[in-house]
Amino acid sequence: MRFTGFESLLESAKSLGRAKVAVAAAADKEVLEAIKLAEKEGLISPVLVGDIEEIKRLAQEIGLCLEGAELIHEPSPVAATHKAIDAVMDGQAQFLMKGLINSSDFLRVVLRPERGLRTGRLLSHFSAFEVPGFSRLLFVTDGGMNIAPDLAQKKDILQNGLLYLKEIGMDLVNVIVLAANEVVNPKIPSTMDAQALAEMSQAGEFPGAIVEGPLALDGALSAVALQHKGISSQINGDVDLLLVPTIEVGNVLGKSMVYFAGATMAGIVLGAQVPIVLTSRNDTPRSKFMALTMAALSGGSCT
Ligand code: COD
Repeated sequence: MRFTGFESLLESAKSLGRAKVAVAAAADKEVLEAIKLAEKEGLISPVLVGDIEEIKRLAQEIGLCLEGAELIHEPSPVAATHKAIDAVMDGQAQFLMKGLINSSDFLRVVLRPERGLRTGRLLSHFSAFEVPGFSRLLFVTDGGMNIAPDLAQKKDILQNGLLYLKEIGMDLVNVIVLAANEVVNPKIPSTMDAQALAEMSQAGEFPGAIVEGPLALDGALSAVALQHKGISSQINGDVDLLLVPTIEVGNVLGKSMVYFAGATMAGIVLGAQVPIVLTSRNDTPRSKFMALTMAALSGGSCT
């Protein structure tokens, strides 16, 4: 199974019923607009943690009905993240969403040894892109959390992504480990790591996936480019998931798709006790709504 776009993700998520989401530092217009969209589709009901007066003012401004919402007053963004995580730990919510708080500050609270959401696994960022003219959702990891992962961390990042895609219904995932070119060169460590991951794949370490690399982006996306370069590839341009070497590559690749190609991006954090919606301030409400959809798909439902 493959997802042709966000609408197909949404259809799958809708069949699961409502999940409760705890939103940390929820007094943010775009976040509340995304909550409104997800509530209307029957995906979620929210626990909003933040400055209650400001949440109420913004809700009125955008026409969000707070009748079914639980409100917890906490004006400090970091303390609101603590309380939102408490709501998850205490079983009041099935997943977590970042509101108006700096990503690193938010993630540090998530990673607290006590009352955080660690599992012993590496946490990693995983994003989906709906690109106009592209036939399917394109997934990218990790452009949002791990800064310069080593080989072992890249393996964990890949496994988090594959586990998620399997959970949401993809049985066979085509993965390209990106680098600047296809020649393995000890002076370019990303090419060495990509080769190692491809070898692990050949040895059967990633069931349900074909992992190839190193490849540059053209070879990941285009059979014609591969032919010109004389590279044989089982995936042959038909990639689902791009594993990037560093956070900068993932970030720039993602923002290029959004700003040059008009893509919609949605991002979540995997590997924690529950899925975590991690959006950036400039994401549109639709983008945040789609990230909620991604989390709801793997976060379980309560009705
Ligand atoms: N998974 C599990 N545990 C982790 C992870 C992880 N990905 N990262 C760190 N830890 C653990 C470490 O083992 C350690 O026990 C503790 O957390 C602190 O580790 P540090 O000192 O390396 O980490 P921090 O606190 O300095 O930074 C962790 C962040 C996730 C905050 C940092 O890596 C970060 O800022 N990443 C980028 C986030 C960002 O700005 N994204 C932008 C786009 S949204």
